[in-house]
Order: sequence, then C-alpha cells, then structure tokens
Amino acid sequence: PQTIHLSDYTPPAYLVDKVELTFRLDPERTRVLSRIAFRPNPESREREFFLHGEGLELISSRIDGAEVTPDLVEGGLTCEVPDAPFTWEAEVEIAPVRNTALEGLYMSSGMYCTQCEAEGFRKITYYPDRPDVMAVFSVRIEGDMPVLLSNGNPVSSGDGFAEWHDPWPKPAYLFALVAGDLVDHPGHFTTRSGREVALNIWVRPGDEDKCAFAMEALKKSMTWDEDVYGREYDLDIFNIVAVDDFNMGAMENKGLNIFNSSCVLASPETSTDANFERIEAIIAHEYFHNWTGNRITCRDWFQLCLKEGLTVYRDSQFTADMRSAPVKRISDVIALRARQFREDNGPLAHPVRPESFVEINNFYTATVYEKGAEVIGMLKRLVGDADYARALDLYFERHDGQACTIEDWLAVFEEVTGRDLSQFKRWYSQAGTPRLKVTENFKDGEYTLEFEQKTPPTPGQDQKLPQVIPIAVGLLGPNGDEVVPTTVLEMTEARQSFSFSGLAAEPVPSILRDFSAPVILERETDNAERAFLLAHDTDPFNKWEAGRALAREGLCEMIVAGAPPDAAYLDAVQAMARDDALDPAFRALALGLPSQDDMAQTLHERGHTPDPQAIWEALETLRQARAQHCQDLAARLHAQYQVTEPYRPDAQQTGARALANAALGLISRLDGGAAAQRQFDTATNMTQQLYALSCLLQAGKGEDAVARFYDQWRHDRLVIDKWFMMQVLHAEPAEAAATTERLTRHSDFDMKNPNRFRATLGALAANPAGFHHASGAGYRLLADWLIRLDPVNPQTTARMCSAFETWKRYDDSRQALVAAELDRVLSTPALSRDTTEMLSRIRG
Ligand code: HT7
Ligand code: ZN
Repeated sequence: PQTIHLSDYTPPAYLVDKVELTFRLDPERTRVLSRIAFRPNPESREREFFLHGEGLELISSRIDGAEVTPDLVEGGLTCEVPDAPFTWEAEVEIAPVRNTALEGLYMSSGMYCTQCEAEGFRKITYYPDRPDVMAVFSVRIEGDMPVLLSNGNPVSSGDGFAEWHDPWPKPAYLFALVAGDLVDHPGHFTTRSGREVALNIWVRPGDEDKCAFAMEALKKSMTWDEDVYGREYDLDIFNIVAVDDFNMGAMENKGLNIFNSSCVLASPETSTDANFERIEAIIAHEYFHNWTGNRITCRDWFQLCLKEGLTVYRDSQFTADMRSAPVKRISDVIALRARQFREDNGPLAHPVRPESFVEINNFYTATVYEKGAEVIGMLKRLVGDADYARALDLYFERHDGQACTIEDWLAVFEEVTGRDLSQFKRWYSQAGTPRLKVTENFKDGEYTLEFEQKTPPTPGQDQKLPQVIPIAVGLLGPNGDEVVPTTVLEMTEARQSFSFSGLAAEPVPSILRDFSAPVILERETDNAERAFLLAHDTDPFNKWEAGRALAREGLCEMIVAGAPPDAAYLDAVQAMARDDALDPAFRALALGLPSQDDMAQTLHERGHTPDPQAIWEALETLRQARAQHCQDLAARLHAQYQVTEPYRPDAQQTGARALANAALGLISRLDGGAAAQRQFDTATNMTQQLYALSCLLQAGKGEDAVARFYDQWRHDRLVIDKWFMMQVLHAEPAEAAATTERLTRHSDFDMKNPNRFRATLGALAANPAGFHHASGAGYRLLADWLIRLDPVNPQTTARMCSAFETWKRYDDSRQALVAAELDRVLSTPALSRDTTEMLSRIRG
C-alpha cells in the first residue's frame, strides 16, 4: 500500500463551485446522480483531472452535456477536460445494504445513513474527496421513507422526495444523508443575533423518550459557544440522528450530526452518570465543530489536530464550566495517561501532526485528539487568557471558509502576542512523552528548582530537541500554608533552573499544577511528602496526584518486593475520604486506584518486566486491605451519600452517587456482596444497578444478578452492551478468554455491530490480567476475531489492534505468543490496508 507524506502536499488541480446530487434510494441499487461545477485552480499548475471513487459502478458520465468515457484507474478515474470551467455529470450505482464497513452510504436497522470522514464520500460518487476542496451542496433525495435528511436548510419536500441546500461551502467529508422511519424529539434555539433555529433529534420509534438530556446539552452548548467564543449557529435547522451501527462516537456533518445511539440516548434507568456526562461532552464536541472544523476546516488530513485538538480542548472547557473543573481535569489526565501516554511510549507513537500515513482512519488517535488538546492548553497558559481570546477572534475572522494548516493556527498567536512560536511548534512535530526531571536546592532563603527534559526516541525519530514546557509551580511552607502561589515557569532549554528568594524555610514544591504540560514528572520524594501534599496542596490536581503517587509507590513495593499494603497510603486515603469538606466527586476519584495497565507501564519504565497476574493480585490485596482499614467509614459514606431526591445527572448528584458507589466497593470486599445485592435489588437507576452488578461479579456472586439483568433489559441493545462488557471486564484472569468466547456464541452477539463487538472483544483487551494471561488464550481469541471482522469492517478491526501495542513490555514467553498471533493475522489473505498498517507498526 501507498504511503502518503505531508511533504508531498500539492493544491488541488480543480476547484468546485457547486455540487448538485440526486439520490434514488434502494438497498441494493441506489442511484447517485451528480452535477458538479469545476474550474481550474489558479494556484495549481497540475492539469490532470482525477476524481476519487471506490466500489462505484459508473453508469454514465458527461462533460458540459456531452457523453465521455473516463479512464477508470486505481482509486478513481481520470478524464480529458476543457481548460476552462466545466460541468461534470455522472450517474453511479451503489449497494448500501451490502456496505458493512459503515463508511460511505450504508444501512443500519432499516435506515440509510452516511459516514464520509475521512474518505467515505468517494464510496458515494466520483469526487475530489479531499478537505481543501470546499463547495456549496444541493441535494435531492428520492425514497419511500418518511424522513429524508441532508445538510443545510430544507428547500422543499413532498411525497417520496426532499430537497436540501447548504449555503456554506464544505468539504465532502462533511456531507451527510439520512433516510428512514424516524421520530423526532424537537427543540428550538434563538441565537443571540435573533436567528430562530429548529432543533431535532431523530431516533428510532421507541427511543423518543431518551432524547431530552441530549437536547438540553445541545442548547447549553449553543449558548456556551456564543458566550465564551462568540460563535453563533449559522443555519435555520440543526439535526441530530441516532444510529445503532457506527464506527465511532459521532460525526459533525454540517447541520446534520450523526451519532452512535450510545452517545445520544439516555434515561436514568438505562444510562449511568458516566454515560450522561459523556453524552453531554460529545453533543458539545460535535456542535463546536461547526466553527472549529466546518467553517474552518483542514487543508489535508495531516492537519487533523487543527480541528480535533481544538475541539476537544473546547469541549473540555465546556464540561469544566458545566460541572467541576478539577474533577474534569483529573478525569482527563487519567484518560490521557491511559491512552495517549501508552500510545506515545509504544510502537504506535506519532506526532500530534503526523508526517505520513497509509490509512488516515488509523490516525484518529489519542495523540491527535487528546495530546492535540493538551498542546492548546499549554499555548493558552503561555500566552494568557486575554491573548488566547484575541488570537481565536483573529483565527475565526481571518480563516472563515478556508481549509487551514497548523502554520495558519500558530501565525494568529504569533501576530497577536509578538511571540516566536517556532520552538513551541515542536509539540506538533515531535512524538513521545517528555520526561521532566527535577532536583531542588535550598540555601539562605533561596529555593532553586532545576529541571531537565528528555524525550525518549520514538519510531522514526531518534533525536529530540527541547520543547517549550509551561511548568505551573506553587510552594508550601512546613506548616502547609502556601508561601508562593501558582507561578508558570517557562522552560525552553534542555536544562534550566528557576529560583525563588526570601523564603523563611525550605518549602515543599507542588510542581506541574493542574497538569500544566503532558509530561512525565520525575522527582525524588518520599511518602511523608506525598502525604503532606495530599493533606495540604491547594491545587486539586496535585492533591489528587499525591494520593495517586502514594498508591502507585505502595503497589510497586508490593509487586516488586512483596511488601504489605502501605500504611501511609491507607491512613492518608482514609483521612481524605473522611473529609466532608471536600467535593464527593473528588473523594471518589481519590479512592480510585491506578489501573493494571498504569502499573504495568510504571514497572516497565522502572526497568522491571511487568507480570500481569502479579499486578492483578497486588491490586486485589490492596483493595482488600483498604476495605478493612476503612470499614466503618465505608458504611457511613454509603449511607450518607445516598441520593433521595429525584434523579438528576448533574455534577452534585453524580458526585454523591460516585462516592456512595466507591463505598459500596469497599463494603463488598468484606460482606460477601450482601450490600451490593441489596443495592442491585432496589436500584432505581443504572448507575446504582450497574455498579452493584460489578461488585457482585468481583465478589464471585454475580451469577443470579447477571441472569436477572439480562431478563430485565434483553430488549434494550445499549444496556445489553453493558451486560456483555461487565462479564468480560470482571472475569478472573484465567477465565477471561473463555468467558469472552462463550459470550461471542450468545445469540445477541453480533460482530457487525461495532458497539457489541467493542463491548465484548474490547472488554477483553481492557481486562489486562485476562488478556495477557500466560496461556495466550486471550491473544489467540482476539486474533481470531480480528481475522473474522477485518473483511466486514476494517476500521473497527484496525482500532482493536491497539490491544497489542504494549506487547514488548512483557516477558519473552508472552512476546513469543503475541508475535505468533500478529504474524498469523498479518498473513491472512486480502487483509485490509487498515489492519495491515496497524499490525505492521505494532509488530515493528
Ligand atoms: N470527526 C469525527 C471523526 C471520525 C469519525 C466519526 C464516526 C465514524 C467514523 C469517523 N471517522 C472519523 C468525529 C469527531 O471527532 O468529532
Ligand atoms: Zn471531533
């Protein structure tokens, strides 16, 4: 397969002014008629006319009304064209019902829908399917379905047809069409300049009572974007459609967002608090794309972080404003470390702006999204809030309607602030997580912090240059008072010192407050100091971080040296959990433990070969010890934080339920699951019911609850996903592969549905002790399913390959088992480009 390089970018040979599409819908034979106004691009000297096209049957084609016979070539067609503006017309046939890859036009539960990002439009018709070709689209849909939707504003509709016009020029990846028997949950929004916008959430009949939360989230997002970024909505209608079969979470098609139904449908009985929070964030994310992604889009797919990093950053700001900022920050960092640090420290490491790819779908990664958002957070911290706001205003004003690059983005910051951001730009081009080592010195009232930064080599990048690192620091006096408030140190050298003078006594530093940069901080310290920071730090992130470090150190000692659970950790965590002055959500987070994968990564960093079974056992032992240590407190918290008011998925109730559930987790370790069984039996919402189920499964008492849960929810596909997932996630290490295998034989297992596949096989990968079991059964089972799924849905298969990305951390025997499975999958005939690229990179 061909590798595409950023350095090979050339502007398009032809631009498009206008696109008119007609769809005659039919499951087996949909006809797509296109009429496209092309003109030569004055900025290109290339005159070859090439249109992308994949899996299309070309029926006829015309240029300026005259029949032509194009050359059908790999990936599209070429044709002789006039050296002046011309109209291209084509008629093609496609078969949506046979499209299981869920890219292009496909069918899901009897409805037609599309997914065109990144390169799906070429599966619908011949077109220059690249984001720097932006055009105005008009669409006519013909089909005997009650609801026929496309982008933009409705123009006309009648029996069996509808016409839509989108006045905003857009790249083809933002095209969308939906047709089906759908019901509407309507809403309305008036923009601040007085535009009346009809809002609709379209769902399958029966799901209409699960849309209210998403609708409120949409309105909140629209208001927030006006208030915080000055961005208004720009059409008369905003449609959201829920689809059951979807490769990712949602898609920001102009005026017609399409959502995985799991990211829009919610009710207290069927959705957890975490589901509600995720839905709110994804609704916001897709809506915010209207400006960061749609009005201003990417010149090419290497610039993906331009829209994704910025939009993730914006949706994080939104959630922080709607809920608790510290809790959001801590949760984001937990996720960043779990997914992005893991990626950055393995064979799939790549820069935030990659320099080459084989299959762009493989680069919708934690690095592009989450590290891309961290880079924007650092930029904001460096330039300050006021200049950030001015730079964004300039960005929107200057680039509206354009397809842009990271250079365009950084240029507005340079212009507004007068800063030279050439060194900062390394965050976009250098892969890998910088290690930030710090040493301290105190003499005559002067306290010096000396930092050293080093980024380890990553695939294709042996040498790294120093990056600009904003380090937020505060200093605490010996009595716990803050003697120096948060100050941002700007590190630019490989080694650099910063001094604070006039201190009466040696302070305790709180470094990297609010996790001010995506780096790994290395500092010699001890448990006494960690406990001190946990008790006194005013920065909520570092307070949490101190507790997390205590737990991590204790676990390392248990695993490496066979030490008992650390008393300092047990006392400190109990004191923190007991402190009713602290936010319950924060306390629930602080009661969390490092994940198995987190511990494997830590041990590997420290030169040990992680043993997944030993990690699992140490975590079990620590959980048991904690339950004993906090016995009385757990009972008190579980009772005290029961919510008696009617269910609301807001920050306050969510925090209370999280703490009550954390307490139930402790209680269940000692009472054989009795309290969990009571909670399961009496639960009035899914947050309580599912957590009780997980406690019962972990206590080995889940059999009855699993059966009852299934009977209760067998008709709700999203809840049944949870049922599949819970059983795999909480299976004992030696049982995990067999449990997964058994569930893949269940009549409700459907590999064609990405949610169900992820809930089952993805859950196996999320059960590290099970997946990495020494027998190799986990590796074998996943490889079998990758081979089966690949011809059906390459995108979902390729994403699942990342389960293997950490394989080189483990012992020789496990490495040999994984290598054999990777080779087995790689040698499968006709393996997709997606999966081949992922596995080749992982294999190394
Ligand atoms: N921009 C979208 C990314 C995307 C996608 C979504 C659904 C299915 C396939 C997809 N390929 C790429 C979603 C987002 O980041 O908002
Ligand atoms: Zn996005």
